[in-house]
Amino acid sequence: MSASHRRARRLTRSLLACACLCAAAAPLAARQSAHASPDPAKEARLAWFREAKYGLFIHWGLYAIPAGEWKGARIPGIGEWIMHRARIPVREYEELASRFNPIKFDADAWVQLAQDAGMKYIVITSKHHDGFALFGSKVSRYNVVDATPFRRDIVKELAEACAKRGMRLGFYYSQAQDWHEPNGAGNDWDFKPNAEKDFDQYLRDKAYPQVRELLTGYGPVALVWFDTPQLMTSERARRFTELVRSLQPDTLIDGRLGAEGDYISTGDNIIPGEKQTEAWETPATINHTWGYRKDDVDWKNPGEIVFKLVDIVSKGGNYLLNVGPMADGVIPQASQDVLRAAGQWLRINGEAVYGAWPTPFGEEFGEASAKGAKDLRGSPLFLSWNDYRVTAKPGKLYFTIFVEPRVPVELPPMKNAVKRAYFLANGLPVAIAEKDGRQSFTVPRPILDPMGTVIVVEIEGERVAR
Ligand code: JFZ
Repeated sequence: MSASHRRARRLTRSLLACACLCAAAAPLAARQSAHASPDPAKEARLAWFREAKYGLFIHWGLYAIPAGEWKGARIPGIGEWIMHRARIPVREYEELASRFNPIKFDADAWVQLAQDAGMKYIVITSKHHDGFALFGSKVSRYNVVDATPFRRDIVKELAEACAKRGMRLGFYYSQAQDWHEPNGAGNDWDFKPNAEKDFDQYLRDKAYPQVRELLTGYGPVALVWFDTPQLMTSERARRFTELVRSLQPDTLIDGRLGAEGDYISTGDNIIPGEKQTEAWETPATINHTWGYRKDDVDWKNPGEIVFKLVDIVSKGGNYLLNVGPMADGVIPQASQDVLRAAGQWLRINGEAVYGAWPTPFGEEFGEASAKGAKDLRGSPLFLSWNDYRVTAKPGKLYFTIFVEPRVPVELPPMKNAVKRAYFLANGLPVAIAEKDGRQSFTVPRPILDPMGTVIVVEIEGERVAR
C-alpha cells in the first residue's frame, strides 16, 4: 500500500467515524495550499469537482414500486434495501420488473430540477445492490430495456438530457453486492454465503463488462460511484480502476471502490468537524432514505440544506444530495420544492459557494467543551457553533451568517488589511469597526436573509495571512 493510499485510508476512517478529527486533520489543515495532492493527473481530473460543490444523487430502481412495504407489511430501513431486509427471493423480486413502467419519467425535467437547484452534477444508480440495471445492458437481461414493459434506456435518456444542458453525469454502480446473482456479494437467502461464492465469476461475467458498457455507451462519464466494497481485494479493485482509466481517463472514482479513489466519500450524511485538504464528498439524504419510501416525508428544509452546503464548502468538500423518484418516474414534489428553494438562495449567493476555497480560519466551527464533557465514544465533546461559516476566493472572504448575531461579529485575527465589506445580495456596504486591534462588523436586524446572509469582506492580498 502506498503512503498516499494509507493516508487516504486513515482519513476515510476518521471521516467515517465522524470524530472531531482533531488529531487526523490538524497536519492536513496546517498545509496552506488547498491542493496539496502530489499527483498532478489526479488534481487535473478533480478540477471540475472542486469547483462544482453540489450534486444531485438519484436512487432509482425496482424498489420504488414496493416503496418500503412488502405484502402489506412495513419493512423498516432504507427503501432500496427492501429485498435484503425482507429476504425477498430473487424469483419474487424479479417480478417487479414486469411492473416497472414509469410513464411519467422525463429526463429533461430531472436535469431541469438539478439546474434549478443550483447543482452541477448528477449521479444516478445505474445498478444498485438488487442487481437491476437502469440501462440497456447486453451483459445481463435483468435491465430496464429487456425486462420491463417500459423498454426505454433510462440512463441513455438522462445522458442525452445532461449533454444537451451541459450537466455532468456520473454513475453509481454496485460493484460488489449483487443480490440477483448467485456469485454476487450479499444474497445469502437464495444463495451460498459470501465465503463460498465464486465472486470472480460474477465480476468477470457481470460487473466488469457492465462498467465497460457504462463507460463506452453513454458519452463522457463524470465519475463512477462504487459502493460497499465487500470481498473487494486490492487486486479486484484494481481491475475496475484500470477499466475506468483506460476507457475514460478523466472520469473520477469515488472513495468506496475498495482501493484508493480520486476523492474521499464520507459516511452517509456525515460532515467532518474540520476542513480537509483531500477532495471529499458527503453523500446525503433529503429525508431518511435513498430509494423512495412512501412513509418517509420528513424532508430537510431549505435552510438546513443551505447550512450543510456552506458548512461542507467551508471545509473543502462537496455535497451530493439525494432524491428518490417514485415508481411512475416523478421525483416527489415536496423534495423538488425544497431543492428549488435552496436553489433560489444559490442564485443570489452562489459566488460564496461555487469554486470557493475552504475557510482560512476554522475557529468558527466550534470549541471543545470547557466542562470536560465526553461524546458518545468517550472522546472530548466538541460543541459545534452554527453562527456563521467562511469561504474564500482570491482577495475575498465570504461570511455566511446563519444566526442573527447579538453582538458584533469579530473577524478572526489576520495580518491582511480589510479594504471594504458589503452584502453579497444587494451590494450595500457593511461598516467595519476596529477596537483594540480587532476588526468587527455589525449585522443589522432583522437579518437580511433567514436562510443565510452573505457578507463579502475584501482583503489586501490573495489569501489570508495569519
Ligand atoms: C450505501 C448503500 O448500501 C445504500 O443503499 C446507499 O446507496 C448509500 C449511498 O450507500 O450505504 C452505505 C455505505 C457506506 C456507509 C454507509 C452506508 N458508510 O461508509 O458509512
